[in-house]
Amino acid sequence: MAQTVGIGFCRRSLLCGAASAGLAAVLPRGGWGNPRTVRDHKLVAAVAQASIVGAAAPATQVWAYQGSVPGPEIRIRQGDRLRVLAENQLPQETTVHWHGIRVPNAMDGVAHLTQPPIGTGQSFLYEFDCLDAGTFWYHPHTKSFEQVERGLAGALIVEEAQPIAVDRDLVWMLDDWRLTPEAQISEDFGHMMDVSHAGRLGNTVTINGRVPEQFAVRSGERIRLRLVNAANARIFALEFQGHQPFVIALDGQPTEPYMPERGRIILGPAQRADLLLDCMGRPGDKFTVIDRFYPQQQFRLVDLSYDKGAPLRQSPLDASMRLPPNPLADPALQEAVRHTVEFGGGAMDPKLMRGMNRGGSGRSGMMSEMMDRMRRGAIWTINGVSVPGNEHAHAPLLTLDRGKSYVLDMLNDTEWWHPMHLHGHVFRVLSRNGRPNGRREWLDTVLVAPKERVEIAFVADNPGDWMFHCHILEHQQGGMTGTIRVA
Ligand SMILES: [Cu+2]
Repeated sequence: MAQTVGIGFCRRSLLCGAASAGLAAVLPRGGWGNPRTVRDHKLVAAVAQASIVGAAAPATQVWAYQGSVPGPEIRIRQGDRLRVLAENQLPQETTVHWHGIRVPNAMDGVAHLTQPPIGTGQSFLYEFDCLDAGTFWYHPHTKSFEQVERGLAGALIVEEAQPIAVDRDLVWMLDDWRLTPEAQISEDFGHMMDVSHAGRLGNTVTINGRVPEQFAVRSGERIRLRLVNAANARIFALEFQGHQPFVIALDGQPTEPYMPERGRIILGPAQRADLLLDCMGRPGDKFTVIDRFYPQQQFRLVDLSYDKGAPLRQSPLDASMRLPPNPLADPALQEAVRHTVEFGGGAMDPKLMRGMNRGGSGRSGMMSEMMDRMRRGAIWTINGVSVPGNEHAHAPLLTLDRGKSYVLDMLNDTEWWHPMHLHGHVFRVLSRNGRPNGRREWLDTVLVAPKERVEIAFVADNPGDWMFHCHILEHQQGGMTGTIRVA
């Protein structure tokens, strides 16, 4: 599917011609070594049928890239240039956002902020250099709560120039669907109950678009397993029974390899984790991968099913687990400018509850405030301001000086979890509830627990207007969005 276009000449590329004529002008100089290789892909977004539940159930009508759910896995080498022609055959306007990979603002794919939406029958050419290696993903940034839920998402894998040694390198796109008994997507998108509570939780969890039964492994093999949480709202806490996976990257960014606490890998919506899984069970063994995030709803995700053949090796592969770092600017913490960012609203809004508990007119005031928020679809706030998904014009939440370091001191004054995503940048997580982070952790999406306080830091080195929002897509739709301007 990928086509290679060397600089200065074209081979078999549908996109040759007009695009290549201007190529020399748009290629940055220096950096990753020339000539840079351009990889062309096409993503046609259209209505399609997918077998999500399995052959025994009817096919599900989905919205899909290239007819498949998830969309095609795009693999590219670090330093290469990715060029994707996105074509919209949906009954709605759309865009493509490249989650977690640092791109120029005009390529970020946020409708009405970084580009006009792509209308039905129209197309848009995305083109950027992949500076960071890692596990990223793509999805629409137009009515995301509906379009991502209908199946529009895919993995973008940027391979290191010298990848670490593994036997297999695989992606698990985790998703969560709310299906009717006829295996069709329930069309109650943006229901106020979901918007004001935990977001849209489904009843069907898939790996790579299918309800999984078995995942075949071989005794002795080392797998690099790239987990992507593509669900609108579901948070995962996965345990690989009988195994001790190492985390080697979070949100695509390398971390010192570590075994997570209680062996549990917690992934909020939009987050990724790269695991190294040494399969040291015996031939014929079977182990379960369990999700334990919601205590009342633990479930078996899939079984690791060992092949009966002879082991590949008797002890774990003796090779380095460490990934080379990406070229990220380290924030200068001593001189960083601090901003306080407070999240508010939602069901059981602590601010409203405090008013209600005072009784008398406090109670009726609380009720009328709640009704007003529902009417406007403005359920959530950042620093007291709500920007519902259907509003496009608003003042920036913060304006930052290009090149300076910043600390955002985030306080979640709500009763709900929020995976907060910053576009165009990667940040360090400094502390949680005042306790310093024991690891050097770079993320683009940080999961903030109810009432939790989290400090993040980054260098504002990518100019433009960037979204900063909750990646529970119903929360985003319900106002939990702000723009961070880097000028
Ligand atoms: Cu949220």
